[in-house]
Amino acid sequence: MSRLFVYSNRLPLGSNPSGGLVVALGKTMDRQGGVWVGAKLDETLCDNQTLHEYKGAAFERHALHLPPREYNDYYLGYANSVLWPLFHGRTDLLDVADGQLDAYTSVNRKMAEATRHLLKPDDVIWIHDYHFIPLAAELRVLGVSNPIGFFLHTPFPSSANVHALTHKDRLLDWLSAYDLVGLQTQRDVSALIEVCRTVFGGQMLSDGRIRCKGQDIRAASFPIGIDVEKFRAIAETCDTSGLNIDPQQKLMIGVDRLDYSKGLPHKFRGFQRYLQRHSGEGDRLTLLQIASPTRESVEAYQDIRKDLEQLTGEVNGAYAELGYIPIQYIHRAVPRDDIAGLYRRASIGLVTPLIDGMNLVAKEYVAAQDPDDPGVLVLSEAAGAAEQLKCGALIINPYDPSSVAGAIREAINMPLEERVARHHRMWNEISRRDVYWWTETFLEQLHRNARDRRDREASLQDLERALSS
Ligand code: GDG
Repeated sequence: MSRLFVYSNRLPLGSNPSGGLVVALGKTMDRQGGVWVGAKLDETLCDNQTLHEYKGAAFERHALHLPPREYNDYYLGYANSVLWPLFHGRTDLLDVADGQLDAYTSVNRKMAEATRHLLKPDDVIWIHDYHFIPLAAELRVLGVSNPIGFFLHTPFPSSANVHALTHKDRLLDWLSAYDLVGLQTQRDVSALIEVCRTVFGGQMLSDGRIRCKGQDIRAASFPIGIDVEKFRAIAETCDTSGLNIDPQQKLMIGVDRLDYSKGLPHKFRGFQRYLQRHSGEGDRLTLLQIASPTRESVEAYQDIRKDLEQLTGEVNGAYAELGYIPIQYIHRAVPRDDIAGLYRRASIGLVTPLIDGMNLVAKEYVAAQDPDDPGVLVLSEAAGAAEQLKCGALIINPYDPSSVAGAIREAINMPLEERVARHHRMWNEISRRDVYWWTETFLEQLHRNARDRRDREASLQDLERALSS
């Protein structure tokens, strides 16, 4: 079996809480081993980067240590102040500064150069997310002909947003260096085709390749999943009695990185609308919102934090009573086992992104439920997860507070029989396409595409030889 060689910006080093990418890939790497390379800020460096190995995991880990200036321009700058907002449709938040694109491309080149010697001829290379889009092209320059796949965890941007990039043509060069570009949903594949048609004048070939300016892009959707059984087992066994939650309190839970794409102010306004209209009806409901800190030195993230603090104060000021707090807002990371237990304890999972590649929280909430008495998932239509979970979730428009408020009310009043039926349909969907399905189907398709490429290259060489003889 070939060795899996993974690149992503973040490595699982056990320090910060993991985001969705590290959680999902960690499952794959724990199970099948291989090599995982990431990037890391190193305050002690002045200029040159260095590659370090981190022992102590079931797989090999290496991190490219980068000096502060370069890391900031590449990571906080180009990746998170240009590509992230652009891929999430927030061109108003673009913060383009000189030197960032150069740092981004040069970190990608240095990553290729620093790790070239670690690669073996039959390794299968899997590169993750927007931080490393140019990496395959850089590896190809160094003569790497291994299968190379890419998976974008965010949404693929619309053509209107791609127009805001000053270096659009490079995106085409970067993507066409891959044997397979994996996207989360059909919506993203359609967006990519649209960009290829309208921005690069491309067309679909009969075998599914997209040809643009003589270069081919091979893309398909592979909705990322979770380890469903494992997550259910953690939720079942987690004891939440030590978390000081009133056993009588009806809970609605939100778990998100504090990111503007996650629609947190919209969630709070939706709940505020619910309280305005229905606070006198039935049981009192508390929204427990865990909002783990992320990218706090980027200005847009400081703004969203202030907005949320203000909204929490406003809602609690208006609706709190002795012994009742409407919004319990926790701006720090919470241990994973506690999160699983809290999902199970909550009657509603409220997931309201304005746009999201997938959203694993929605799947985790479903996995954590007691199938005999499950809670209800309220899910934004803009989450990639809605493509799969519309079979059982209450689907809302996060921009419309009445849509959120109406779904909360429907969820609270939903009869047991309907909850069980909805949960059953979602459970089937997330267990059919779990995280292992995601890895296997992606890697199978990658192997097939790489074989086709090699066959095409070989017949081209045969043809050239025949013509020249
Ligand atoms: C990207 C895409 C896509 C959150 N807070 C804490 C914590 N978490 C865990 C959750 C979940 C993960 O982080 C977040 O999942 P998302 O799906 O929202 O992921 P993003 O970080 O936005 O990442 C996203 C994902 O990649 C995978 O492809 O779904 O669309 O944006 O697992 O449980 N975990 C702990 N403490 C916290 O406070 N332990």
